[in-house]
Amino acid sequence: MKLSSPVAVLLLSSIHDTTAHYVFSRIALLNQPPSPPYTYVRPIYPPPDPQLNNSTSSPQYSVYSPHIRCGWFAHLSGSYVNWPLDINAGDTVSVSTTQSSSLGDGKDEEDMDIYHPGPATAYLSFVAEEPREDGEDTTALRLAEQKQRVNAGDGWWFKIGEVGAREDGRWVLNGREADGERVWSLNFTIPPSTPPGYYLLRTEHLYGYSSSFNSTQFYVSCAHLRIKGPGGGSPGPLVKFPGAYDAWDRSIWFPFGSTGYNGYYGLKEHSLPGPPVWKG
Ligand SMILES: [Cu+2]
Repeated sequence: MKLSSPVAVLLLSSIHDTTAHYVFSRIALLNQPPSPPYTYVRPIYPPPDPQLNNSTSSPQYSVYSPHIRCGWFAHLSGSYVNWPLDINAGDTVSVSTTQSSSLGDGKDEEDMDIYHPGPATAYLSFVAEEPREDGEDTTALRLAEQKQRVNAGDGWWFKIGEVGAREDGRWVLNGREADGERVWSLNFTIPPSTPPGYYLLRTEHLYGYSSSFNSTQFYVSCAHLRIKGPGGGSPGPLVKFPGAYDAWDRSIWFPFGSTGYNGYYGLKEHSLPGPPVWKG
């Protein structure tokens, strides 16, 4: 592998030790310009943590915390999202990352590539039905939107996508490669028979910061979607967060650690955490 020189390895590990993290704060329909940060994505309010350099975009480490759902306090921040992103089942969303020097309020965000190596997944959680079109009566619509804002992400989730290994020694998200390749966004397709309605979309990216137990970083965010379509599917298997993973789950534990991705053979056999993808 190209990145096996000591210089490149040093580079990869040093990226990590500053406030350098990121949040999946932007979302758009595929091939549309990304939304301003935290338009459809719930804002985050990370607690001060000297160990994490008080970075506002600090990742999650505990799979048992409610923050594992949507990021720091974002299970409670849905009221800051004014309206959902409209999308038809069968269409594809693109999520992308930004970095901020203050709270995740969208005010001083800069675009940041997804520079940590590791797998990614996406999940949906049903929140409310799409109201029938009732002429001028928007009460049902407001009620559905309100349910989405107060939803704490404590419902059932099903997986709609996985981004794993590109080849046996290389993730699709493989960090910053020696050849300068960077990945700026991830695409996930809404399964075509997804029942229409209001949903949370949870994007999750894992980075095995070190090979020690419980050191994997989870970059998670939740966006508000309104999915239209014929429906007809029965999504599953269903899981909860926390609950879907446990700390001993081999799929969230990367024995090769932060510097061992490149040239590590066996990525193809590394199963991603959670249930199988529901294809709808
Ligand atoms: Cu980081």
